[in-house]
Amino acid sequence: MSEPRLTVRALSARGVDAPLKLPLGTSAGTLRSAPLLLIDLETEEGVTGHSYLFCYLNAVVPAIATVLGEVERSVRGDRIAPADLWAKLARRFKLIGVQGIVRMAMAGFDCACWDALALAAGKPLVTLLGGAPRRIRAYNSNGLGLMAPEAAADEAEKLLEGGFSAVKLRLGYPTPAADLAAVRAVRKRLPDDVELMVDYNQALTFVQALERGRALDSEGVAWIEEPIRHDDFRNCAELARELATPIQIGENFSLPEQMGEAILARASDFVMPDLERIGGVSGWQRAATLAAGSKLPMSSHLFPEASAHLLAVTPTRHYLEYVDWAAAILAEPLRIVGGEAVIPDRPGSGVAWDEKAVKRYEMV
Ligand code: SMN
Ligand code: MG
Repeated sequence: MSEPRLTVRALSARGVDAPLKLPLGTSAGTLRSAPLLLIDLETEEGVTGHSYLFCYLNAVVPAIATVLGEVERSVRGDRIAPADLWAKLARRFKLIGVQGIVRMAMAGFDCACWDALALAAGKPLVTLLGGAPRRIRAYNSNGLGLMAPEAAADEAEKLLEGGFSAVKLRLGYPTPAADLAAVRAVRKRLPDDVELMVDYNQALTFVQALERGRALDSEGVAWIEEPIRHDDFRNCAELARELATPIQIGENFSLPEQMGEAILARASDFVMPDLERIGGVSGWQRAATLAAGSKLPMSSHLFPEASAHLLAVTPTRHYLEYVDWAAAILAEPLRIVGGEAVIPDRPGSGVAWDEKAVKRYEMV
């Protein structure tokens, strides 16, 4: 693969608090807006690469921006060769550790590098990576948080607009009966051919997960996501063995190395790495190779714009997680047609700003 020659000139980041059309109530708290950090990577050659990070908490936005300042100081003037820059930054951050928000900042930078390379090559990211624009099956992951069963059923029905044939429901109510009531109300309202995923966000103990998982086994659920602590691979594996419904984990995999450990432990039936925790485009590529080697269906977590490009070159591609959180500030939001994400046939990774909207939601 011949990549254009680009040189890092400057790296800047702005926080925006993007409104959510539907609040997202999880077992670990409710999200009403999305704190995003928008990254611009300027090159000496005039091309500017873009990416964004989801910071989970507003208070963390300036902290990640500060780490990106250190990234800029480390790589200014360097040639944009993502693997080399990752290695250089891993050395720079070795003592604090390439984990947590350091790893997120590095991933955001890596994604902006790849965007710049694709823009300079005049190709969609997917094409630069050896694939071609295509449609990617998606599930609608907006909304459908913890709420009364009938309200969840109403919302699930609305989420089918856009032709979706899969939606994800958050679980982790105080009792198993309440979990079942939510699943049954939603399942009853959805056509039979619509897939229903459920996500516990690590709410359960192993014993609770076994009990609730067994109850869910006869409810027609497509996967049970993060039922217990994300890094308890031994017990995740036990659940995967005991339950008929597939276990899904991966949004918390920290770099491909940890995903490799999960695979060795047979911790799940499916995997769903997250772009900013797996190590950006470079980390994703290694993750996709790991998943392919173990024939594990691989889905994405958040970041649907860049993830669509990446799933297209992921041999065990499963589902794209569709959320519209960045749509409010993107010049051209990701399009969904017939429940599939459309990879745009234009240069880059599909991330560029609507500056007017950015001004409106910018954090001060
Ligand atoms: C999730 C991700 C990010 C914020 C809240 C909830 C959820 C998912 O685990 O998988 O979409
Ligand atoms: Mg999840």
